[in-house]
Amino acid sequence: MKCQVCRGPAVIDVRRHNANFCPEHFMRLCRDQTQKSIDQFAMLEPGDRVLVAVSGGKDSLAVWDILTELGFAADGFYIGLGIGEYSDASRGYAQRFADERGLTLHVDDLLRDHGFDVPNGSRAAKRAPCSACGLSKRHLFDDAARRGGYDAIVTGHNLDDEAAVLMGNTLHWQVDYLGRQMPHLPAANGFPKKVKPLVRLTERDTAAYCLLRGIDYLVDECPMAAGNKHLSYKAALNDIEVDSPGAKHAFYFGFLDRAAERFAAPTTDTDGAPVTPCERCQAPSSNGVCAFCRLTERATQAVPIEMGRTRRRAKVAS
Ligand code: Q46
Ligand code: ZN
Ligand code: ZN
Repeated sequence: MKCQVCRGPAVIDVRRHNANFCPEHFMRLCRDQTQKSIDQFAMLEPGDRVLVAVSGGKDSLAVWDILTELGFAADGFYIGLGIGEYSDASRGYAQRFADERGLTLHVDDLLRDHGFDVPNGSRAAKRAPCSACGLSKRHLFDDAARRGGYDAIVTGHNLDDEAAVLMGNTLHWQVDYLGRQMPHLPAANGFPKKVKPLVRLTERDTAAYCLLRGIDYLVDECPMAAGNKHLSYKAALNDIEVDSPGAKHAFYFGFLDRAAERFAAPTTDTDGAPVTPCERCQAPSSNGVCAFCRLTERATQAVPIEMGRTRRRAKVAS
């Protein structure tokens, strides 16, 4: 197996490109594909300061590394979600990555800073854990980007993620969500720009990139993802990909090229509703009190625990 660029020994085959690569040229491919996404969707300008949403997993560390290699001033932002050992371990990977490279990692912690964690807070608020978690992450990333004056929030969503979301949205004809599947959500109404530069790379690519770059990442998935429908959509797409290499790419990029604009939706996080500062935290909101402050209020109420006892979680100043 020879590298298609230099004819040296190849270490990885990329079937959707019908090509094999040596370590150096595979890593270059990953950087080139990332730059191509940035250019194609006008995600970032040279000199932009970006805030990378870091979980300690392969995708977020790979995108942080690649953007730094491409010359962007990229800081990381990690949120402690309070999901047991998973959260403890994930923070360690994120912090070590930053320390070893002299990069800046900002750290927020739901329990310390906002009075609840995902497992208990979501139960108290009667929301699914991933719903409470997603809302919290969106709010805190937006807030951190505004406070830090960053030009964009970067996430490590890859082709597998986006194709699985597209499959779910298509299966259920979620036309509002289909209108928001572009990998670049422009800044609007006080919400920062959000971009997904890894949409041309698969999970296998980012795992291989981390391995070849010597990036140590948390392999375990969040335990709360178990049963998540997106995992079954990913598995289904992987099955299709085995017989039809490139099908995932064609599905997602075909949608972006030829169908996404038919579902065009408001490009803000408030779906076009008038925006005013949240009465409690000043974040832009289409309600008097933003969704995160409402969640915080409910998530920090008395939480039922075993034996019928209750405890009151610390109230948070807002
Ligand atoms: S971290 Fe949070 Fe994910 Fe865990 S609780 Fe769900 S949304 S699965 S990306
Ligand atoms: Zn090569
Ligand atoms: Zn608020």
